[in-house]
Amino acid sequence: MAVSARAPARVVRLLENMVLRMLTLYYAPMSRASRVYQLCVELGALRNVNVVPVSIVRNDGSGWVDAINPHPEGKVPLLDHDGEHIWETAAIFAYLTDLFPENGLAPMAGHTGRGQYLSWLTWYAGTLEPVMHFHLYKVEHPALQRTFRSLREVGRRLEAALSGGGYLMGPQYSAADLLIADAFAAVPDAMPPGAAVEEWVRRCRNRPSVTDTMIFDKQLAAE
Ligand SMILES: N[C@@H](CCC(=O)N[C@@H](CS)C(=O)NCC(=O)O)C(=O)O
Repeated sequence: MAVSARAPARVVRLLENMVLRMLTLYYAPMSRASRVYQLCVELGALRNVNVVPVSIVRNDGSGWVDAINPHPEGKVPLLDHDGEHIWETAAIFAYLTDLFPENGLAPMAGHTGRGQYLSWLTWYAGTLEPVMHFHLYKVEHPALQRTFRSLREVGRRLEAALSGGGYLMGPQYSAADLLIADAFAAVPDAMPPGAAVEEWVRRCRNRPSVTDTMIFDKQLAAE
């Protein structure tokens, strides 16, 4: 938004709020929503996002389906952009990196790497999440194995990608690295074998945005 440099700061802030602060993130600390918060930090987008904490039903049975959460399944994350709802972490990632391209967290449509980027986001949701859950809960069935493969094959896929420059899409860290590495950091028992993958997860988790997110989550959890 181009606002005259001479406009008083209060007016600039008001205009920015009107034009940009249309994003609401329905949020619960230490959940998949934390990945979206971290992405907002990386994108420099936090000041445009109104974070609304909601209760969710946790794996231990605590929490409840919050009436103010518009997610049709009572889950987080959900992003509201000017009244339109975006749910599913991978979709929110693609949406936000399109909206805030400045920090180069993802290749834009029409640019080299865009296809890979969308493929990794979709692979996270359509392959990695199921494989991790099957592994964690020891669900075994030949049809599942045939369709989704195994954690070992997940590891091989990642290793092959990482050998091309250290990150999933080459030498540059992207939102796909954030998303997929965090999935392993959250569930270390489902980490595939292989030093390269472990080292990449560690590198992705060493970013300041991870610390910012942990601090934010701790503050929220303490409230
Ligand atoms: N596939 C969804 C999964 C979302 C999800 O399961 N979120 C959990 C928190 S990590 C949740 O809200 N659980 C509450 C519930 O299942 O009711 C996504 O990636 O956004």
